Amino acid sequence: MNFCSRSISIRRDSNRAKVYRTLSVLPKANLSRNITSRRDFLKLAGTAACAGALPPGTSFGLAATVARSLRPTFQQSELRSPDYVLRIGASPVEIAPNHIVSTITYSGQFPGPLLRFKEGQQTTVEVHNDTETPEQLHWHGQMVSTDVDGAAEEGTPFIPAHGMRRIVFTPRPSGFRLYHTHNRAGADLHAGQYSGQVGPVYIEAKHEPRGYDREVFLVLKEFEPSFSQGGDMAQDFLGPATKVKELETAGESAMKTSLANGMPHGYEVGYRYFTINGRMLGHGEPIRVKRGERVLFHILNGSATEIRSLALPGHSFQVLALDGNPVPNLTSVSVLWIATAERISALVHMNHPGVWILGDLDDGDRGHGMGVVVEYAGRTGKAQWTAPPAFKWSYGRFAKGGATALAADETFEMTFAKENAAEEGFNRWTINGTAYPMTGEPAPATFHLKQGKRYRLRLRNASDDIHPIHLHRHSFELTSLAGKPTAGILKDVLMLGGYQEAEVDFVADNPGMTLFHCHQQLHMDFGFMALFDYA
Ligand SMILES: [Cu+2]
Repeated sequence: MNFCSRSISIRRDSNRAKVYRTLSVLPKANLSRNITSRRDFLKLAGTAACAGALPPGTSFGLAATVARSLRPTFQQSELRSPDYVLRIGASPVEIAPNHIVSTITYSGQFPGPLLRFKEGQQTTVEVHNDTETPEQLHWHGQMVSTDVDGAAEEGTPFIPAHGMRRIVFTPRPSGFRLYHTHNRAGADLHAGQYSGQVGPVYIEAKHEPRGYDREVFLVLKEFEPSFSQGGDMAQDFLGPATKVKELETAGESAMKTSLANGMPHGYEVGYRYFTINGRMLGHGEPIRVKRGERVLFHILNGSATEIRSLALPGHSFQVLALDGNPVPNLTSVSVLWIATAERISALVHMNHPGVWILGDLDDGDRGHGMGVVVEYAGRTGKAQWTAPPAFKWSYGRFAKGGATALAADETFEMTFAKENAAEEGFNRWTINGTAYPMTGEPAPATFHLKQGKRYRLRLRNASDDIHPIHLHRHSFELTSLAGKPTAGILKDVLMLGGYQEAEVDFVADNPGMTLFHCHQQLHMDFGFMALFDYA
């Protein structure tokens, strides 16, 4: 399909709006073509938007040159033009031909533009908010200050409604990160991460490894959410399935009591449409590959609430990085499982020619759009799907064999529990018996850190849901999974299985208020958050 013929009408009230209108109709594949900054974009927009065939890396060298020539002092950075401009605003997203949904996006496009930074090199980003609602933009996975991080709970200033914030920070660490809204949505399914406010970030290391022919960024996302009572989220894909009896007994009896008292099941969220890079399966540009190519997929789950799976028939994924951090054991797997805000960077050796669906294992979700076609050169016909053999996902596969983590200076125990339908029909979530206040008022920190110390979090899930547990402004090392010690995997989101335990360690090396929460929007909005501060 020719994207240049798409007629998306976006208000053209300034030159900048025109620029972003063009950007919003660039072929989605350009996500992998390193459109590096607003400046590059201005240069490329006129020539490339309808060409759609720039060789990989075209704009990359240019960006590096621009970036080098602009290495600023802090004072200069206040004066210079920003490296990136993002605009938060309502815009249409054409998820299939003539099938247009309306949502809040970054710069009029879904996903938000790929932002490429260089590790350790200061950058300036201007975020304009063209909506009626104050916004937070969170730099997920980066070790930035609380002023930049994008979480009101930590004290980051809001981007005012019809206002702007210019932020200056030094991106780190290198790897695949993301940006997304950090607003509370509560019962509003147009707000927070139910909207289209998510985009990929890639921070280049000083010596970036190049063992691939091509990069492709994929953002998984559902549209048109609605509430239901009781859900059917897959629970049985995590291995090992070791449950802690005590947690199971507590969770099951709490649920039984609630239902016996006549409570309905708490609300869950489901979706009507499913997309990759904003397009339903079969309605976007295929990923065109050649036999023998090594394609590095950077996959981000931009969902507000869902855990996703992906398989590509006849191919395997060599996982290089989890949440942007290289893994010690480069194992190949047939299926990827990825919770909200998790990232997987995986190499696929294209050695099985055909036209295939890279898609979700769930027939319903794939049938409603969660997939993208992978088409080998010279092959035509209907894209094929075959279900992969049974497979259990475990982070432990990618860990350092036989290694154990360093000892921690202190351990915090955290038990997560659900109070069924207790908050006006929504499940209330507690950490050690306390729900984070839902009033928007600042809350005091629950856990206190001393700079330089290594902390262990013993995460105990007394519910049957899987929780993607996230820590802001730090990475953690997985040190125990379902009772088995592990080492060497650094992440910022961890899927914690129903009635399971895990341990993660982090070094308190980035002072300031630090938010900890479940990344499932319904859970974080209804109590599943806590704060760490530095004493
Ligand atoms: Cu959760």
